[in-house]
Amino acid sequence: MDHIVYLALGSNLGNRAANLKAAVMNLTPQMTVKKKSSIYETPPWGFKEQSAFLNQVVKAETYLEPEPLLRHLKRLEVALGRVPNFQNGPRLIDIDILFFDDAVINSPSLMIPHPRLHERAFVLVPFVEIEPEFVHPSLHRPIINLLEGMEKSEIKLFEGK
Ligand code: PH2
Ligand code: MG
Ligand code: MG
Repeated sequence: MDHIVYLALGSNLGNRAANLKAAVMNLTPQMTVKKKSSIYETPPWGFKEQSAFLNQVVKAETYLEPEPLLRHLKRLEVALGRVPNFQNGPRLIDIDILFFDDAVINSPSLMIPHPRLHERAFVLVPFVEIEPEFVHPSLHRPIINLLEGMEKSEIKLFEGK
């Protein structure tokens, strides 16, 4: 059976837009992209002494189960040139699973929904563009509602659809 997943893509090293596009292209054949947001330029969150990120959210269909999906995405990050770095540090490409159907998974290797997505305007702003009414399966709130009252003035449209 196919699953609906939402991914957050980020890059702040090299040709950032090209990195995001290469990631989206190479999700196939294991995944079929259904929707993608515009690309936004966003200030670094967490560790601030690094360059601005480009961020995007993608909705896709896949036959992969969560752990194989995670391995697929990690392998793709490395294939695109990602090298290990410290937590929240600069990266050429980051592909995070935000949601997997309405699953709630808390295993040592995988947390779904992504545990910090509701604090991050750089995820929520592109997300509302493609699916504002999607309900967070553990917070039970639509994405549009999670974004309310959040500081988003520094999230800039970089490349529209
Ligand atoms: N990713 C991080 C840490 N900080 N900041 C922005 N703006 N965008 C990101 O994708 C990002 C971040 C860790 O994955
Ligand atoms: Mg991340
Ligand atoms: Mg990641």
